[in-house]
Amino acid sequence: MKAWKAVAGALALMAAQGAHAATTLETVKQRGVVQCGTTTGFAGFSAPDAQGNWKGLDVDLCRAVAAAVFGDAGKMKIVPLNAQQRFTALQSGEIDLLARNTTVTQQRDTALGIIHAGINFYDGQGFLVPRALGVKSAREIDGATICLQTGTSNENTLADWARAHQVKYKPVVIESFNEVVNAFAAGRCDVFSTDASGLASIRISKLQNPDDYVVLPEIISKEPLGPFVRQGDDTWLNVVKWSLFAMIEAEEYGVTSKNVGQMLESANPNVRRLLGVTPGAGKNMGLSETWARSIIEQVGNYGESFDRNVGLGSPLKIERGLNRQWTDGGLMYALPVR
Ligand SMILES: N[C@@H](CCC(=O)N[C@@H](CS)C(=O)NCC(=O)O)C(=O)O
Repeated sequence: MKAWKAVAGALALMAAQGAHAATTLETVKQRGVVQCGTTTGFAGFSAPDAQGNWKGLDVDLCRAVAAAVFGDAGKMKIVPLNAQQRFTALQSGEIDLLARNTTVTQQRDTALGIIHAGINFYDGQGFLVPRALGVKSAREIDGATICLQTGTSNENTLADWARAHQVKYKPVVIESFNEVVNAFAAGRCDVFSTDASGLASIRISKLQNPDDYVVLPEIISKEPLGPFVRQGDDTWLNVVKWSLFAMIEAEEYGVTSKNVGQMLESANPNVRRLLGVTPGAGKNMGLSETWARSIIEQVGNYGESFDRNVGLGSPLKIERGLNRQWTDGGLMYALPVR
């Protein structure tokens, strides 16, 4: 009887182990790098610098996740993707994380087997036009030819807006980012429409004379941009979600890459938990207790990342606007690490 029980127990254990598909966290730890899907090169969010090092607000998120998992922000590999390729790359397992100025919508969050892990930039769709066109408002673009990139939410948003406002336009939709920008620069379309941050990026990094172009005042949609992971892997969802929250909360408490050493002495219980001085948060996620400390040391807090990549410390010079902390009238509100 005893022997039979032992055999049955062993069989049950084997079945359970066989049924256990590795979580993304386990796969990533074993592989030794986080595979992160980004754009093919979109200044401010994800683009290689002159030395070939990828930089940007989204790249910082890839680095933050690597810092949380390995204590080393460098242990990530960038996988460049255009708008059309991004969701398939995540679904197929080619990437562990999509950090690619991707708008969170109900459809994307529920119908594609993927799920968002937070918002790292609150945006809205707008219009860029050559100054010479003399257009001052989106109401004047009736009959225009409008450049858009294939596979973006911008295609549908524009169609909805145009229908609602009885504006007629001719879309020029191109799959490659560089080609669609070149088409606009060459005058093949009158208007470029995408996220306002994207327009700022294109104007500064892709057009020869940025001053020859203006962004129209109208914002026609909500474009909350954030990272995505696969559905059904809650451990990994937590790692990505809380890595972003840690950056946002660090800014709220004034913890920066510069002062994180001194902050270890802080008497604030929230700061002590965030930095792992009071342990617990790391173990709960299968990470070391210094997960958030590594992020802040090596990547910085959200405000530092915003400033150097897209904000006033960058060529894009985007105002914080909606992306200010909630304590400052903005929408950045990290759930508490406690
Ligand atoms: N937020 C929108 C637009 C994102 C998007 O793909 N924007 C284009 C700019 S028009 C881009 O980043 N292209 C870079 C690339 O394809 O490498 C979405 O999620 O669909």
